[in-house]
Amino acid sequence: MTARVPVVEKITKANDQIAGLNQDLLDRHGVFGINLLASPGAGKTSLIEQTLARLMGRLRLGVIEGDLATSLDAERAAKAGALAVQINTGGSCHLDAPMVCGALAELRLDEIDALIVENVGNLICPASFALGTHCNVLVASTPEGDDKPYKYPSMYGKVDTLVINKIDLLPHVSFDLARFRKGVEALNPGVPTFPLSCRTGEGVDAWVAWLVSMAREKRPPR
Ligand SMILES: Nc1nc2c(ncn2[C@@H]2O[C@H](COP(=O)(O)OP(=O)(O)OP(=O)(O)O)[C@@H](O)[C@H]2O)c(=O)[nH]1
Ligand SMILES: [Mg+2]
Repeated sequence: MTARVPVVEKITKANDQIAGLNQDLLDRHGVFGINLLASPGAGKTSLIEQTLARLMGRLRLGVIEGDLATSLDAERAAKAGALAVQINTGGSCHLDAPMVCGALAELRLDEIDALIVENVGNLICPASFALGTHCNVLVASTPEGDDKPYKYPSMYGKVDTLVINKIDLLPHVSFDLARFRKGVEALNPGVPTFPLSCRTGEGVDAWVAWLVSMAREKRPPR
């Protein structure tokens, strides 16, 4: 048991080094990077689609899609207007920095201002692997239940921004927004939060305005 700890440390240390190189690359090209995290089906790709539909030339968006299999999400992102690259992890339940490094080599970074990396749907492992992006955004969704911050504290405690998707379903699911927010607040006080619906479009403009301002504010000069 004790022998396993240094191995895990070595893996995350090696990952962190490559994540640092990824971030240097993004910085050199003036690209603001987001690591988009969520459980399966929370609406990550839907949010990317809705975002692209509203950017209207304000920001050029690149997308890296992470899935165990298929290129379905990259096809959706490309159809919505993004430069998109798909990573298939095979069996791995999270993206890591070397995978993202390979995908970055396939993107024309001079042609984008911001990059969304859609991580594998999972609330556990992705929290431990830096990718080199500048900001971790978690998409929660109402059908998952309001207990998720309490059950997945490492993820909820670490993220920089929170989206609460599928608010159109609030009348139909057992999701107490106050209980959810209380759990989030205990772990991550003041985290910027965007309740929205990718189905009706409610709240999406506020999220897009935040993304545009963050990209402009945090983006290093070209
Ligand atoms: N009612 C409702 N359904 C939504 C909303 N957003 C997404 N969906 C639906 O939720 C399902 C999953 O959406 P995706 O965008 O594929 O979710 P994802 O997180 O990218 O899924 P994975 O990549 O497989 O983890 C689809 O059937 C969407 O149409 C929403 O705001 N309201
Ligand atoms: Mg998806």
